[in-house]
Amino acid sequence: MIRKILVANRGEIAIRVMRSAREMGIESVAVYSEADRKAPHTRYADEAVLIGPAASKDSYLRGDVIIEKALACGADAIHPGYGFLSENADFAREVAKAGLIFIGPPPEAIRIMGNKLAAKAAVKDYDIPMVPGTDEPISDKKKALEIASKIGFPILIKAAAGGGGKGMRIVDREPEFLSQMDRAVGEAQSAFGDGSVFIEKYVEKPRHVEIQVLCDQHGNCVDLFERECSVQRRHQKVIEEAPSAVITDEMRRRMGRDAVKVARACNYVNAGTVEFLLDANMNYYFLEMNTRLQVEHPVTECITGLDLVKEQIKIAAGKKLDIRRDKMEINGHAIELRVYAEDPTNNFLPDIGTLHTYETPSGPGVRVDDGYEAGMEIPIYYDPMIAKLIVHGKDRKDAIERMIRAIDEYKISGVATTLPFGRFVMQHPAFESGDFDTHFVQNHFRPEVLTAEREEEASIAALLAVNELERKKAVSGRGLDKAPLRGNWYLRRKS
Ligand code: MV4
Repeated sequence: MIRKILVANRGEIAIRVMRSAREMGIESVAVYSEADRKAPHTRYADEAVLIGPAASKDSYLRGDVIIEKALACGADAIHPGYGFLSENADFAREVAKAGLIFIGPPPEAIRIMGNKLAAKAAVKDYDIPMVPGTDEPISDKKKALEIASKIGFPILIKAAAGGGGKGMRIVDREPEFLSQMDRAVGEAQSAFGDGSVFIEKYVEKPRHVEIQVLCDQHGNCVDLFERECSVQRRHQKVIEEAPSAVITDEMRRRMGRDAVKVARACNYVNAGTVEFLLDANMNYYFLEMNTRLQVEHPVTECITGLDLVKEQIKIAAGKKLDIRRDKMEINGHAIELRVYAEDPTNNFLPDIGTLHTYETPSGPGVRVDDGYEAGMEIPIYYDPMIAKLIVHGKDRKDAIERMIRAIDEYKISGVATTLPFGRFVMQHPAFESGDFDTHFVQNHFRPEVLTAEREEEASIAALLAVNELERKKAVSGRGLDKAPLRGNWYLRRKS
């Protein structure tokens, strides 16, 4: 039985977890840093404990302090959310040692999947499609060059301890290989304290497709369809959707089965995500497994009707999965936009400041998972994500239209956000048609399109003001309330 959960996180995901706990009649305990004394997650919880100064390393990353607080308040379990300690195998192990339940995978599964080479080794005998390459670290440069030539350029050098795009180098031609190899090893050593690298064939215009899985403690494991996250910027996802615009049902089944095999290969338990690269010929390759609840999990919730956090809690409590893949159906289409306090017209630089206006959209098919409110400052210490705007529609077109409507209802002032960028993507023919890959932003986005739009809006606003003035002049004496209203139809843009 789980009666009380300490949520070792902040912001939207902390609240997201507490909401499910509350629906299940489970008490929640928030932890907060000095910067988050008044944060919504601190207030939402049934209890809240201060864990340290603002900097993450002194608060949200202090596993020892968090475990001590969990024991002191009588919690039975810890939910790590995403980021921070969520994929720290040592933390998961310490939680269990303290007699608490870690609402996440076993430490050993986290450890294996945290190392890309260990992950490859684990799935080797399971007949899962992999990008051609080495499955062992290479330090002998001459041998590495031989292998690279055999695979054929372009190739990619990856750090074993990397992931999420960190520690990768593309090598287009053989003459560049040795110098790039030196750099890759040096970078891996300084970034991860582990200089081991491996080589893969570079898949040139890949799409990013990932499969959600749930595994219980009794050996049951299901896949919950895919999410596509190809619209990214420097390995930071901006838009995610489910299902993918291009995957057939037959492929979905195969990928799902392979994802379950990956999970079984590391004795996975709880919610996890298996990432695949999809090439231009619709071949897919296993990339890595994320051993946490992901930021974009809500799109899967929309199309499955499940509450993934509740499933996580039930699994951690030892319950058997009661979900059958063959009884599942995809319901409509969901899209998520990550609303970051970043300026898309200025190279997506974090824009810190105060949320002067903060009004969220609502209505049919709209969900906002956020951790901020009007008047709050965006702290400089943490991720600049303000909210996730999630829409659910009957099909992809419906979801896109709904997203545009929701973006237009969202009112934020005080900081620049990625909302206008989201609108740009939703209206782009390549996104609409589904003909895009991980280079979408690079290929199609120029900041000028947003600044031009802003200037157009400013000039329209000026025109409207003149109109209004003339109208007032024309009707003076007749009573303003009876004056004909000029529609502002030309301010609305068709999708
Ligand atoms: C690749 C690749 C092409 N070929 N591996 C980036 C993050 C990490 N998860 C692996 N990544 C990639 N691995 C091979 N052999 C291209 C990427 C990649 C990418 C992958 C998913 C989503 C966005 C991406 C953006 C750039 C590169």
